[in-house]
Amino acid sequence: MKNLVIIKIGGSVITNKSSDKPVFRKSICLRLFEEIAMVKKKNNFDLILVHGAGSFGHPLAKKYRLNEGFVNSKTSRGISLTKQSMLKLNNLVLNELIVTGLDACIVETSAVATTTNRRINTFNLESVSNLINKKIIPVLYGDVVIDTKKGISILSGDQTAVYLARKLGAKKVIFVSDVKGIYDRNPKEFTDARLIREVNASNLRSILSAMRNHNKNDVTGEMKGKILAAKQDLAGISTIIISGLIPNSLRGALLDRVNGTRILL
Ligand code: IP8
Repeated sequence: MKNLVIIKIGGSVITNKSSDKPVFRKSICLRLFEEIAMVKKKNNFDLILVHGAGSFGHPLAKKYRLNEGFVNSKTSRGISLTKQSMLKLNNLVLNELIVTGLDACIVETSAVATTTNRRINTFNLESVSNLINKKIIPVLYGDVVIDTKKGISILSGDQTAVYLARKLGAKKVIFVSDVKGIYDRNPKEFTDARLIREVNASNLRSILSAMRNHNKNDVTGEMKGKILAAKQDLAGISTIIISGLIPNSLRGALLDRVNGTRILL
């Protein structure tokens, strides 16, 4: 699919991730979809949306240790509650898409994917491509899925976005984060952290080794994961990280005016 763009919207953007209770950031979500709709009106491209879990998924997943697999008699309760909460978030996201005039359909990730040791094992791609062919935006999300080794696992939206990009041959993947992109140090801790505008073959090694020094940190951990995914699975696919908290960054990224980090590997 030559004209396919995949947008992964982080849970830290559309929810208040630091809250123990689920908190949806409706106005940010709406603005992001308005930016997409604005570009889509003038430019013809296919789109897949993937969103993260934020405070709708992570606190429950942690409480019931879902990342460790089917560990005890409380696991099934944890799955049930986490999925219920994610369905609420899906519905909130879908509402904003509908308000914006974007026609979309939720694809329950656990109904189409399984993992083996936390990596995608099977994926019913047709359930996604059939919607695209009908010009409907498939919306997937970070979910609890069946794992052939661990019983269950958490399949992150990042992994799903990267997998779909590779399998369906996307031309562009945009990660919408709560920071502007890849920094030389954690921007949430260091005010003088410097944004790296481009990650390429010549600076890749030094960037990754600088990140190793901060690997206990969430932000750099997530960003490192994105770089490694881009290197392994997104070679040749334009990969962009931007902040969803800065108005018009998503619109710019869709129009190739990147206010963030571009990964070219
Ligand atoms: O926020 C996590 O997905 P992510 C999914 O994309 C759950 O990492 C249920 C915690």
